Parts: sequence; structure tokens; C-alpha cells
Amino acid sequence: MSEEKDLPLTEGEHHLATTSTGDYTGAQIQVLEGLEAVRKRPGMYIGGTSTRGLHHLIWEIVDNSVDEHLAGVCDQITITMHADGSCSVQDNGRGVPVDIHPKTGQSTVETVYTVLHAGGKFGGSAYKVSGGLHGVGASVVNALSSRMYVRVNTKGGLWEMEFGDGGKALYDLRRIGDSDQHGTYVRFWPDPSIFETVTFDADTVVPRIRDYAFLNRGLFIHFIDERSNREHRFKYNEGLQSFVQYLNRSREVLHAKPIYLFQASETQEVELAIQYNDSYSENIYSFANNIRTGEGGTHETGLKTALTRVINLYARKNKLLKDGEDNLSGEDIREGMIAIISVKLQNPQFEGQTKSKLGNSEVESLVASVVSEKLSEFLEENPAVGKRIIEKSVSASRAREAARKARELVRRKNALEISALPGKLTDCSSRDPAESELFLVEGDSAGGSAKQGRDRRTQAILPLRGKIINVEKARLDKILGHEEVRTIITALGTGVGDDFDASKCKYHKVVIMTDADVDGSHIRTLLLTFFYRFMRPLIDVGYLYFARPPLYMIKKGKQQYYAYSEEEKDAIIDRIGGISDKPQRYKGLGEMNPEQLWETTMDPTKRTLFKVHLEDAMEADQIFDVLMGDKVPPRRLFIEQNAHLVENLDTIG
Ligand code: 1YM
Repeated sequence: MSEEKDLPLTEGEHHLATTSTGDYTGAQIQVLEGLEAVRKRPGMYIGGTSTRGLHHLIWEIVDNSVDEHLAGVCDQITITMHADGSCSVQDNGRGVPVDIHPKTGQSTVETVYTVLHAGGKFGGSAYKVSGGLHGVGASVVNALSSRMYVRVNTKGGLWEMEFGDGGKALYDLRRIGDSDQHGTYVRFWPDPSIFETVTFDADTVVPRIRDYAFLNRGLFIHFIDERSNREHRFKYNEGLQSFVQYLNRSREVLHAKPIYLFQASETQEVELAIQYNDSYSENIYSFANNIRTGEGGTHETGLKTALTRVINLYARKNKLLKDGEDNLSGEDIREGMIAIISVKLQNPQFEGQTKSKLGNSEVESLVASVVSEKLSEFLEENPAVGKRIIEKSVSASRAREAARKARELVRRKNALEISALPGKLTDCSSRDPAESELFLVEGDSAGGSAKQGRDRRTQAILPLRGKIINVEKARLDKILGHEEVRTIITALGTGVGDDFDASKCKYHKVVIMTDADVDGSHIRTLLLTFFYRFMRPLIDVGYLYFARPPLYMIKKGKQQYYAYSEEEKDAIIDRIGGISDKPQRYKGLGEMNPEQLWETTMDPTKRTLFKVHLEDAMEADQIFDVLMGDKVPPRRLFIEQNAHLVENLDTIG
């Protein structure tokens, strides 16, 4: 890929590393300015300084190791969270080059970790494919770390180099021994003056590591959390086949063996796995060069077009669709389908609002032709599977017609009720969606407190009684028969499913406010699943939030303190020098009076809201299947693994 042009040094300049007097050279000054820019505006490089941004650091480093795997020269990665708060990543790739870089006059190692570059690797490369956005992040991680240590095994030697204080080299790269190994080890200590928190969270990291292992078959990834002695090893020789089976693990599948297609050439790869289950939802997970493309793109389009064509052709040919009958629609064919498509290309183009949509036009026809050819083959060889898929599609098509009528009915009813607001909604007075907020509140008593405590102008309250319907188990027509769900749809004013229109949303913040207990998290999961399945654009545009109610109120004398986590509670008690009584633990939102609820959870100047991201919703969808699916073993396993998170296990049934 790209060469020295990417370096922010002008053509033909030659810099010496240091002058004999130890003054800074021009090159060093540029380097320091570059890293300083990262420290000034971390958000531009890693998206933010919250816990999300913090974890981003890990992926920036891991991506370089994964790139080595893509180049075919690395099959092991170890990621360790150390007891001192640092994180290290080790691979058995070629090792970052240790020679002097012609442009900077410094070692390539130093250059990689201190020079910001725009994209692509330096120094030419033997890459078949690469993340495209990747390989640029090592210096960013260094800039945002208070310390970084790099060790490289290459060319018969063992080398090390260290940086401190936001990326400043502490010494030149030095050879410290001989070695017959090859690989790179990087350990970094995130800078606490940059990040809101510097505590890595294993639960955030592990699912993503698992995804990496699924997407890169044969790659062994070892995760170690030294703080809790937790350890995971991932390696999937079957790649996406294993991935789709994993995603379906708590569902009844229509065919045991996934449909699996793979085609690779020198410069590109298409890998696809499909497995149908007995649910009514459609899930396509797409990736380009290991990056999740949540907004879809040309690979998804190619897949959908070819799938619809092949299935219809097959159905006609085998008389599963009669002559007078209409073709099956794409949606009907995709009901109950989980598909994972992963493409690897030389120059992926990422587009869209969140740069998560694949734009390369040539990929559409590539994927379509792979699917057409290989799927037809598969169906010829597995007629029983073909028959099942088509039967399911036919029944989906009938149900869709019924749902259309039901929706129509809901719409007409609304019109008749003079845009009647649902009875339980206490609306805000503002009609400006940009400043209006809707709180979905668990339970009537909390709803009551919220109504009294709220800002009447901008905050609307909708209390939800009991649990909302299990949307996984029902098609849209059934779901619309459920009052709690209809109320939400009417309140938002957006329509639902195919009719959903985010631009009609009356509130630009829809805040899910549930208790901090097992029931609360269950209701939250149900709601998230509903939004994920039937109002996904609401998540895409960033209108969906969680409130964060406190877990404890701590009283000392006349002073009151609120704690939002166990650690915070302990810290407060420490700070105020102990307490006389046991701190009060809130059992639920309903225990808070209106003032307390306002000041801890609703007041825009004090509260914390979490924006729901697509991954959260996807995860909820998964957790939900595990909790509610037909299969017992995964549910038991989940409960056992998460027992430490919940207080009262009985409630999950
Ligand atoms: C724990 C993190 O960074 N591994 C790593 C990085 C590189 C190479 C190998 C590598 C790349 C190339 C040639 C190439 C990088 N090299 C560069 C640069 N692990 C980790 N492993 N030889 C080795 O791209 O051609 C940047 S990253 F620019 F120096 F080539």
C-alpha cells in the first residue's frame, strides 16, 4: 500500500535523530506537535475519552496483529490485562521492522509509534488486504498513554524501546539480546489525565475478541485478565460456520449444518455462512476486512439480491411455487435467517453516517455471483433444506399480509382518535422534538415520582406496567395487538417496522428508565430487543438512551450522597470517614421521591445518560435469546456465568 508519502514530512528532507548537542531537530518537533494534537483532541482519533474510547486503544494495537494474520504471517495473539492497569498485546508476526527509516532517520519502530500517519503502512508491504483504517493507530495509542513499552523479536535479535508521558521516546531502540523468534509485544498504560476512566473491562473486550477469532479462522487468540485470573482461548478452524452456529446456539435451527460459501483470490475473499432458525427475525451481520459494517453496503446488497433470485428460481423449478403465484419477496425469504458475510479486500471504502457502510461497487457483483453459483449448488445437493426454507418463506409471506392489515388498523384507529395520545402518557408542553424527552419508566409508582419531579416543558413520562411482550416469539401482527407496545408506538409518532420513520419522532431523546435490579434489566432487555427489531433506525440516529439511577443513598448528618456503583459507594464512605447507619440501598426507582429522582436521574445538568449503540442492542438481542429461548442449557450457563451480576437469581426463571 502506500509508501513514505503518507508521512507528514516533505519529500527530500533528511533529518538526523538528534544533534550532537542534544537539541531537538525539526523532525522531532513535528513528531511532538503531532502527538500533542492527538492529546488535545482525542475524540477525533478514538471517538471520545469515555470507557469506549479507552477500549479503542486495545483494538488499535490488536488490529496491527490481525493485519499480520491477514498477511499470512501470524497465527497467535495474546491480550493481557495486567494488575497494574496496563494492557499488553503480543503476536508472532514478523515483528515491527527495526531498521532505520529513510525518511525520519530513526528506527522504524520509533517512527511507527511516534509519527501520525494518514493511512496505509510505511515502507511498502506484502499485504494482501488490510483494514485500511488500521495500522494508523499505534502512535495514537502512544500519545494517549502515560507509558508504553515495545519489544520486538526479529532478524535474530531482541529489541526494546520505551515511551513516556504521551509518547516521548525515553531512549533509542536498543538491541538487548539474540532471538530465534519473531513477533511484537506492546504494553501500554492509558493516561489517566486523558480518560474518564482507565479501568479496562473484560466483559467489553471478550465478545469482540471472540468475533475476531470467528472472522479469522485458524487464528488463536488468548485472553488473560491477571486482575481476576480469568482466561479465554479462542480458535475456530471453521470460521463463520462456527460463528453462525454460535449465534443460533439458543434457537431451534431448521438445518443443522450451515450453508457455507467461500471464495478467495489473490486480492480478495468472500466468506458467507447462513443458518435458518424458527424465529421471525432477520439478522445479517456483515464485515469488511474484519470491521463490522453496521450500515450494510454493497456486500449485503449483493447477498440479498442473489439470495432472492436463487431461492425463487429454485422454488419455481421444483414446483414449490405454483405458476400463478407471485414471487417470494426478499424479506419473506430472509425471515428466520442469520447470515454472516465477511469480505476482505485491498481497498475497502467505508461510507455512511458512521463510516460503517461498504461502498466498493465491484463487491456487489462479486458477492452476487459467488452466492448465485454456490447457493444453487448447495440447494441441488440439499433439497430437504431448500424445501424447508421455501415453506418458511411462504408462511412468512402470508403473515406479512396479515400484519399489513393489522398495521393499517392501528393507523386508522390513531387517526380516528384525533391523534389521541395514549392515556397513560403525560406529555411535555414543548412541541420541539429536538428538546423533548420521553422517559419510559418501569412501574406506576416510579412513573408517579417521575411525573412530579420532571421538567414539564421538555420531559414526557410514559409508565410501563409489567413486562412487555416477548417480541422474539411473535411476528409484528401479534406484537401490535399488545397494548404496552402500541402505546409506545403511538407516543413516538413514528410508525413501526417497514413504516417506521425516525424523522417523525416527537422526542429526540427516548430514555429507558428501569430499576437497577434483575427485573429492571430484564425489562430493559425486552425494550431494547423491541427497538432493535422494529425501530432500528431510532438507534442508528442516536435517539435511544438508558437512564442511570443511583444504587445507594448515603446519609451522614444532614448531608446526602448518591452512589451509582458499589465502588463509588465504598469511595464515598471512605471519603466522609465512615457512616453510622448502613447506607440505604434503593430497591427500585419507586423508593425515590420526586426530588430525589429529579436530582439523580432526570436533571439534564446532573444526570448521566447512556446512548444506546447498535452493539448494545445486538447484545441484548442475544442475551434475550439466551434467557427466553427454548433451550435450557445456554440459559443455565448464562445465569451461572453472570451470577455475580445479579442479586436475586430466582427472578430469572
Ligand atoms: C502487538 C502489536 O504491531 N505487530 C506488527 C506490526 C507491524 C508489522 C508486524 C510489520 C508490518 C510490515 C512489515 C508491513 C507493523 N509494521 C509497520 C511498518 N503488534 C504489531 N507486526 N513488517 C512488519 O506493513 O510491511 C507498521 S505496523 F510500518 F513499520 F511497516
